[in-house]
Amino acid sequence: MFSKRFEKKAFKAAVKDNVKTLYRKTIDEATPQQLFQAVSYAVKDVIIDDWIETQKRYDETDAKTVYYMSMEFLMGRALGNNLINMTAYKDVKEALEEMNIDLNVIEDQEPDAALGNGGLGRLAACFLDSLATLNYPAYGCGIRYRYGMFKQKIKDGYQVEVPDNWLKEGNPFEIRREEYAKEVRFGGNIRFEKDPVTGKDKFIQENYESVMAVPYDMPIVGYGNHVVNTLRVWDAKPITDFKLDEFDRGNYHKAVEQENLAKLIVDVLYPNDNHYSGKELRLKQQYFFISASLQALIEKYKKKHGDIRKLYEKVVIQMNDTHPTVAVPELMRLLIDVEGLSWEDAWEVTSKTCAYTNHTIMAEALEKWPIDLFSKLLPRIYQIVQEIDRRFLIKVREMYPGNEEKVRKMAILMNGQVRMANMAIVAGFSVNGVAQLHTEILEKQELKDFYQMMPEKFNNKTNGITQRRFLAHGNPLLADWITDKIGDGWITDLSQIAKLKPLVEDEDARREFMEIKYQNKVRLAKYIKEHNGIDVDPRSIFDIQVKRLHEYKRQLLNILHIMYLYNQIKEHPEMSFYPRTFIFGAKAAAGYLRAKETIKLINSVADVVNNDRSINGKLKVVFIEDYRVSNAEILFAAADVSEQISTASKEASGTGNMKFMLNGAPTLGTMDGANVEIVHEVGEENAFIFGLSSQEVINYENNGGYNPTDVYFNDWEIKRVVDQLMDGTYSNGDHNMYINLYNSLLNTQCTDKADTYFILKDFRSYADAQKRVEEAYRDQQRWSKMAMMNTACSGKFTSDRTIEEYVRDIWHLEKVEVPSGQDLFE
Ligand code: F58
Repeated sequence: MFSKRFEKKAFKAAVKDNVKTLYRKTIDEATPQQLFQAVSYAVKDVIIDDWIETQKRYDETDAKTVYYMSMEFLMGRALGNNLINMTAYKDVKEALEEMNIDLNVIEDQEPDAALGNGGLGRLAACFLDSLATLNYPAYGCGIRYRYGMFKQKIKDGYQVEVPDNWLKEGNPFEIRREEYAKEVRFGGNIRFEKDPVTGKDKFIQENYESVMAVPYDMPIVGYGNHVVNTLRVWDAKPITDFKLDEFDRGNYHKAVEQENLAKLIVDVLYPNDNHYSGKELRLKQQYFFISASLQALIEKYKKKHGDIRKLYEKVVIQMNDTHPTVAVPELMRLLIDVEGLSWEDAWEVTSKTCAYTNHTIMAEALEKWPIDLFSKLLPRIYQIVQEIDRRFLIKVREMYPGNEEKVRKMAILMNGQVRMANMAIVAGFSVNGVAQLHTEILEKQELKDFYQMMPEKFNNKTNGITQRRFLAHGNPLLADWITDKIGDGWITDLSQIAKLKPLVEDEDARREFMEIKYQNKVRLAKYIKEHNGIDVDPRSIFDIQVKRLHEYKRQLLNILHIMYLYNQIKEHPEMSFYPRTFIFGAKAAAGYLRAKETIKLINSVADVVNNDRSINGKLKVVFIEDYRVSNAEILFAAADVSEQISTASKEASGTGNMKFMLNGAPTLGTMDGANVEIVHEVGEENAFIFGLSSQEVINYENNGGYNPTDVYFNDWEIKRVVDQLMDGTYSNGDHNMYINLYNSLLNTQCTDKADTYFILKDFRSYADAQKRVEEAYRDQQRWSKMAMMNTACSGKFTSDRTIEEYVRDIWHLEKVEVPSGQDLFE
């Protein structure tokens, strides 16, 4: 289908033409970046036809649409993924080869669209891919940050953050839609009036500041089905003079202020993962994109429908965590103040339209805005929140008479704060966690009171990942091999990957599978040589932990264990030891001291270990600079071991764990998040599980923690590595370099606050599990079975399955077929 449309001659001519019109150059003269732009415009040209056709079909069928509201969309690169989904990757590669252009080199010219921090943002991107592939009408709504997630440089072992100017060369896939711009207002005061005609209350915002939100649309290409959905991200521009109030015309000061606001508001993504920071600008960002998105969706709805009270029949809003929760009062405002609905009618619409996904139980990630900040910035919204809260508490008191404890726990407004999660739960018709264990913890502990009061809202949607990016694109060797064995049905129906199971007993198949893994390790080794200057042996075990740096994810446990292994090798050079390459990739939030110290420690251990000739290269440690979606694809493909070692109960789901599994890497992990379900699918014998259970962790926590000095004084090998943080071994004699890490494990002055993530407690059990990994790997027959079984059992973890569950239980969408557009190049 697309292969027909990608008629080679015409495609080549288009690229040549683009180079000419864009740059006044010939193909031979063009730089790789210019070639990337020219190729992308040629591809976009084809996408646009389907994009137009898709939107026309949605319009004709008047299909219900999901609006996925998210502060983050961690998209990565678009070109390669678009080609994969257009089923044109190989044709284009071949066409370009004939022009002496290497598609891989061209792809490498594209900056990652890093409009997200980690799991939550990448999940949103996977969901968009699945929605389009499954023929569901959907919009992603977010912010077009000028600067995405910072680029990480490692200088002298330390992380240095460099601004990510991703739009510098222009983004060929986006389209600015000036005509859909919307005004968003902040601050000022609310004047109350009775409408003399209708007698209704009117709320008029005065003395406010405002900005124009201008949308950019990016195409989301479905796999082989001609569907092209839209990711709509909002840019800001100052309101032009003539749009200012009469009162403000000629107010120079105000004009400058509004210009600054417009510049600031979409300037940069907050680089925090699992941590809430109550910055005013952050709340401005939230309201900015939510208000603009809601205005746009209401406008669109009204073009076809007369009765706004039926909005929920055509629109469902999914709030990706609490960050978009201001959608609740904003929708109420638009329905009441602009559309003229009564409170009751507006509430009925809002609470049938909005649904909420929770992604964390970490207390420090819970969003709570100081009331004075919130009410000053969003005065009318605050009034509405007060009324939502007032009415809700009446219900609580009705249900639990005399139980003021319930009121304190469930109120939206309490102790001078607006509790966003409470608002999302009260208003949403659905509340979901992102893995079975996580949802259970929400129901039984964190959100227990809400669950008891409204159990029907709660449900689980275990996360998933798209196999199009993380296998078809990221691991082409394995993808082709799988297609060769079982056909290409797995690309859109990952349950078919189970057809590989019988092949696990086939020795030839296993050898081929391991040969592919080896080739992928060679590819990664080459990347490491180029970027780190380190030689690693692709025959060693590639043990990889890539994810954001956070104490609960316990990169510290991993590196302490490496220090422990190094001690052992030094002490017993004769000991048999299977060569290992430990690979890390992780960004730390800019102000997160312990996380940054951990990066320094990893790099220092790497320095010592990699340069110690006496250990004959048995141990290598590599820190991959600037871990991001594009290099992640290479890392997953090359992994032997998947490190998923969070403190049980802390990782809501994890999604990296699924990407490793899909690519044939057994999990070395705790029974946390989706690891539990991975183990259930693949069998405990095909994973390496260790550590406290979530219940054990929770029990300790409820009883004041545990005492790490017990472990420290009773296990001399553990004591030795902890002491090495302070004795200068990894700091050129500096005794203070890792003091924060040391204190976090073992603050002898205040033991109750020490080792809150149970690193020392789980250390032995982790070391034992690592020993089991080594034994298993030595037996290559056994290992190849384990690795293949992981791929073969990964069917559940596609985001296609997750999306089908959201559709079935929450969104209730219908599939829309899209005929192929015009043939362009013929
Ligand atoms: C992550 N959360 C969870 N938050 O930690 C992870 O277990 C889960 O798999 C993933 O969501 C998808 O459900 C996460 O990434 C953030 O990055 C927030 C960004 C904005 C500030 C607060 C944290």
